[in-house]
Order: sequence, then C-alpha cells, then structure tokens
Amino acid sequence: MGSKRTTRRDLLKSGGALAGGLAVLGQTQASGQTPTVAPTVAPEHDHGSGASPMVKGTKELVEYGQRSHFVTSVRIAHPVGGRHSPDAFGKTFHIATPLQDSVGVITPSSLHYVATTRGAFVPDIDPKQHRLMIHGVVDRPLTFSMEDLKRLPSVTRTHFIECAGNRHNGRQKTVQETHGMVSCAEWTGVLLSTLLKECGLKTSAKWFVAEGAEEVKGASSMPIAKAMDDCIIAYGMNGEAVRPQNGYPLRLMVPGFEGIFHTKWLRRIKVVDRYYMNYNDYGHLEKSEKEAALAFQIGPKSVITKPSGAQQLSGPGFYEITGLAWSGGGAIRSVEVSTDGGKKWNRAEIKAAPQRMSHTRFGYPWVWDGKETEILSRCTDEIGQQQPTREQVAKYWNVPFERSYRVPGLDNSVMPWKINKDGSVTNGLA
Ligand SMILES: Nc1nc2c(c(=O)[nH]1)N[C@H]1C(S)=C(S)[C@@H](COP(=O)(O)O)O[C@H]1N2
Ligand SMILES: [Mo]
Repeated sequence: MGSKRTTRRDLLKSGGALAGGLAVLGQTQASGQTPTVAPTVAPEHDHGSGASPMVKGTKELVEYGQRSHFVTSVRIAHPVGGRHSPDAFGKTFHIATPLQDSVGVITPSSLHYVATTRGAFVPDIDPKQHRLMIHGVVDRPLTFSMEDLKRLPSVTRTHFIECAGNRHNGRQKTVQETHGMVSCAEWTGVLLSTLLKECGLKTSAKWFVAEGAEEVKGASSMPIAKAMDDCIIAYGMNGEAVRPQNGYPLRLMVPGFEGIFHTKWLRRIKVVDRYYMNYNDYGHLEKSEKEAALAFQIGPKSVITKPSGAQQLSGPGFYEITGLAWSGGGAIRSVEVSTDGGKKWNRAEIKAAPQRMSHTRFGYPWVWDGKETEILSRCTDEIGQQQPTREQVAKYWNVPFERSYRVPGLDNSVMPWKINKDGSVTNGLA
C-alpha cells in the first residue's frame, strides 16, 4: 500500500476521497462479526517477528481439508412455509444457508440449504447397488447403474435451487432467515435428454414423473419439454460426489423450477401421457395444467447479503453493497440498487458473466452519510422479467398491501434492509 500511512479510519471517514480507486483500500468490517483479535503467540511458536503461530495438520486435515477454525458460519434450522424446523416430532425439514457470509456465487456443499420431507433422516445408498430406471411411454425401458451413467457424455453447469417456501414473514431478522432456502452449486451429470433419446419417446409422451428412493417418494409431474431441454441427472456437486443430504448418489436438476422438483436420491423416471397428481403436487392443486407448468418456474429475485439484517456498520464511510440475483427465466441481465428507500435506482456491477438459472453476484459502491435510510436491490432477467416490489406482488394476489404481509405464493419481492443511525441493520419489513 505504499509508504503514505493514511490510516484505515481516515480512509473510511473521508467519503469524498473514497469515490475513486482508493476505495478498495478501505476494506471495512460490515459483517457485524466480532473482529478477530490476533492470536497471542507463545514464545516457542514465535519464528521471528510477524510470523503467525503454526498448527500441525492431522491425517484427516491432510487427506480431506477443513476450513479455518476462525470461520464459524453455519446453517440453521429454519421456519419456512408455515412449517417449523425442527417440528413437534423433532424433524428438521428445512436447513437454511448463511447467505450473509456468502462470497461469489457458489454455495459450498457443506453449507447448501437442505429441504427434505423425511427431516434429518437421509437414505444411505450404496452407489454400487443404486439403479435409475426409465420407463413408461418409451420404446425401450432402460435401467442405468452409476457406472453406466458415468460412461455417458457429461455436462457441468452452475445452477441455483430454491425452495418454494423461501419467503419471509416480516419478523425474521437475518438474510439467512428471510432468504436462506436458496443455494447455488456447480452440478455435473448426464442430460436427461441423452437418456430419454436412448429410451426413445413415444408420441404420447407429454409429462414425466421423477421419484426418489426414500419411503415418502418425493414424486413430481413435470413437462417432457423441460426434460428434453436442460434437466440434468447429477452425480457431481462442486467438484465431488453429491452430498447425502442433497441426494447422493443421484439427483434430478430441473434448472429454474421450484426446489421440490429437483428429486433427490433419484431412482425412477416414468414417462407419462398426462399430468399425474403425486405426493409433491399438492402445492399446485387448484391450478390448471398450463398454470401449474408456469408456476414451476421461479421468478426473478435478488437480495442484498451485505450489509443485511443483524449486521452492523462501524460508522459513516465507504461500503460495497453486495448481494445475489437469480431467475428461473434464464440469466440475469441487470441489477439495480437503491440506497434511498427506492426513490432512485442505480445500476449495480455484475461480478462475473451471468449463467442461466444461476446465482449472479452484484456489487454497488456506497458511501454512507450516517443518516437513517433503506437499501434495496431489484433484478431483470434475460427475457425481460423484472423483480416486483411488494406493492406489485400484493396487487397481483389481490391482497391488502401492508409492509409485512405474507405473500401467498412464491415470494420474489424486493427486500428492503433498514440502516439505522447507529449503523445497525434491520429488516425493513419488520
Ligand atoms: N427425494 C426427495 N427429493 C426432494 C425432496 C425430498 O424430500 N425427497 N425435497 C425437495 C425440496 S422441497 C427441495 S426445496 C429440494 C431441496 O434440495 P436440497 O436439499 O439439495 O437443497 O429438494 C427436493 N427434492
Ligand atoms: Mo422445497
């Protein structure tokens, strides 16, 4: 940083000077986490001035790494969609990812959100025994072992999954509680279309039903057009095998569709001639076939992850506002951020080339003047859909608009975070 010893404090206070390139020097603590105090160095560990204490790696650490013990970000059991986790029977249905600590777009597998009808129990599947059967209105019903699948041409794509219950009730404090039922990973597997071409679709093939291996089978009906487009039969997640909680050894990826369609522990796909009502279809009961098919797809959505609820700004000055945007409609085209409660919208910086049905990281440089305000983000996807305000969503559902009303359907409304005078950040809907 050169010899000029401007202190961090000076940099962060002098808002004006920070508008330019200097801003990057003022990396500040917006996370609300207690700053880590440098560990006291025991004399026997002191290998000269400035050296950090050394710890010896165990066999486990050498063989399969672990994050720093200074990093403590974890998933939490989550009340979502009206069901509380853990419920009265001690079952944890929903586990939320710590979005407030996220960087980039990939959710580490160990922090990926989890939603499972059987609670904390997951099937323990031997991959050598596991089979995927494809049958129904096809010319040749086929059964694939894991080895068979891994011999076929593969694809690797970054996709988000979001639970339809990922909506807030206005009282929740953190972004993990309000938005933590969405995650994004790099998935590897075989395109479902590759397998269906092997089987040969009969002309009456219009829908397909995917089924998981647990006793509550997690079956859903989906349009065959989606199967032939971009569905992945995934065995890889973030560079290694899919984790047990996320469907090991095999799961279905239905990019952009509600999480419930992404069948985990996938063992059977039945190609059918019409929409079948299955265990998982209760959420779409009242809808017509066409409406149901549309309801599968997640709307454009974004949220500021930092600064966000329960975090603390350390004082006026520069902060990069950052967050995530995603849409079931394709790639994110643009993101806007408002720092004055939604009066003025400013174009945010997109951090890396947006992928289809993937998280996109955005950033916006902001100098906080120390006054109370509200920060918000909204996104537009590649087919031109714009994330709605809560007011617009209320109109759509024909329900009275109050700030903390609960959206009846999938909630992709704009999320406000309130910046209070003391630098504390709170839910703008609470
Ligand atoms: N077999 C099976 N698949 C399932 C589920 C389940 O309970 N069983 N839960 C679904 C729901 S509701 C969601 S939101 C996603 C969550 O995927 P994840 O746990 O990998 O995040 O998986 C879906 N697939
Ligand atoms: Mo879900």
